[in-house]
Amino acid sequence: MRDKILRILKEEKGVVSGRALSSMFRCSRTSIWKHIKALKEEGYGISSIPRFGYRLYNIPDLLLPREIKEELSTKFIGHKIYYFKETGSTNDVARDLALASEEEGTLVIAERQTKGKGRIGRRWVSPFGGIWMSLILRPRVSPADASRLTLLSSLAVCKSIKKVVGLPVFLKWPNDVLIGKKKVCGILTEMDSELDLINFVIVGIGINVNMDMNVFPEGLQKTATSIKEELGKDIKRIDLLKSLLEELERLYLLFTEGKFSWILKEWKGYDCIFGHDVEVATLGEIIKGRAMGVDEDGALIIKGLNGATKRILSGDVRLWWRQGDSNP
Ligand code: BT5
Repeated sequence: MRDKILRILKEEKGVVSGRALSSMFRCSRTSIWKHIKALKEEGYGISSIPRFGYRLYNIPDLLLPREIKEELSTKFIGHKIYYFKETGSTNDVARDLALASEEEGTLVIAERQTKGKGRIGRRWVSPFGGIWMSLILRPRVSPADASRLTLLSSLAVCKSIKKVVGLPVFLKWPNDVLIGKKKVCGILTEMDSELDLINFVIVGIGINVNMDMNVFPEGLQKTATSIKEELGKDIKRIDLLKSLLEELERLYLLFTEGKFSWILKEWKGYDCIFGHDVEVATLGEIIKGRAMGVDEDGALIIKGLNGATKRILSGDVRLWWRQGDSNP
C-alpha cells in the first residue's frame, strides 16, 4: 500500500487529498498518515497541508529498492534487493545470503561501506555518493570460466556509463573502468565452487558517482576519479544503476548461452592497454612487455621483450606512461 500511495503522489504532482487516499484504500486517514510518515523517514520530501492533503516535492538521491525496481526491465536481476544505509562490505553480505541459498539475481546495495574490499585484501574506499553493489549469480559453467564474469561486468559498467552519462570510458584488464587515466570503477568477483561446479559467484561492483575528490585519501586523489568530477555535476545514481542492471543481465544471458566471444569482441573495443608497453605485477613476478589483448578465457596476452608471448590470468597492470603521470 505504501508503494501505491507513493506512486499516486508521483503521478499526481500536485496535492492529493488524505480523504481521497483513505477512500481509495478503504482505510482510515490515520493509517494513510502513518504511511506518509514512514515515507518521509525514508527520505521522501512530502509536505502535509492541513485539510488539503499531501504533496510530494522531492525524491531522495538514495538507491532505494522501490525506486530501483520501478520500470526495471530485467527478467531476474535486481528483483530481490537487500538495501543498507551502511554496511561492512556488500560482497560479504551477499556471500552470507548465497550460502543461505538466496536466489540468483539478488542484489545487495549500500549507500556506504565501512569495510569495502578490493582484490587480494586491498581496501576499497566507499563513501556516500557511490554505487556499491554485489550480485549473486549461479552460472552453470566451469569454475575456470568465472573470470569471464569480471570482464562481462566491466563491459556492462562501461556501456551504462557511456549510455547514461555520455562520458568516454575505457577498460583496463582485468577489472578497472577508467575515465581518462583514472579509475572510476573496480570489480571484485568472488566464487564459491567445487572442483568442477560453481556454487555461486558474487560480482561486487564499486562506482564513484556523485562524490567530490576531497572525500578520498590524498594518495587516491591522483589515481581515482568520479563521474561528478568528470562531468562537473551530480547525476541521478538510480538511472545509472538501472541501466547497469539491464546491461549486466543482457550480457550475462549471452554468457550463459555460450556467446562469450560476442562479449569479448565488444570488450576489446574499450581496451586501453592494447598495443601498449606495460608491466604486470602477478603474485610471483613482474612481467614486462607489450599488451596483445585478452584471449577467450579472459587471460591477458603479453608479448615479452624476447618476442615470446605469455598468458596472465590475474595481476595488476601498470602502463609505462610518461614519468609523473598518474597510474591507477
Ligand atoms: C578493485 O580492487 O578494484 C575491486 C573493487 C570492488 C569494490 C566493490 S564495492 C561493492 C563490493 N563490495 C566490496 O567490498 N567490494 C566490492 P583492486 O583492483 O584490488 O583495487 C583496489 C585499489 O584501488 C586500492 O588499493 C586503491 O589503490 C584503489 N581504490 C580504493 N578505493 C577506490 C575508489 N573508491 N576508487 C578508485 N580507486 C580506489
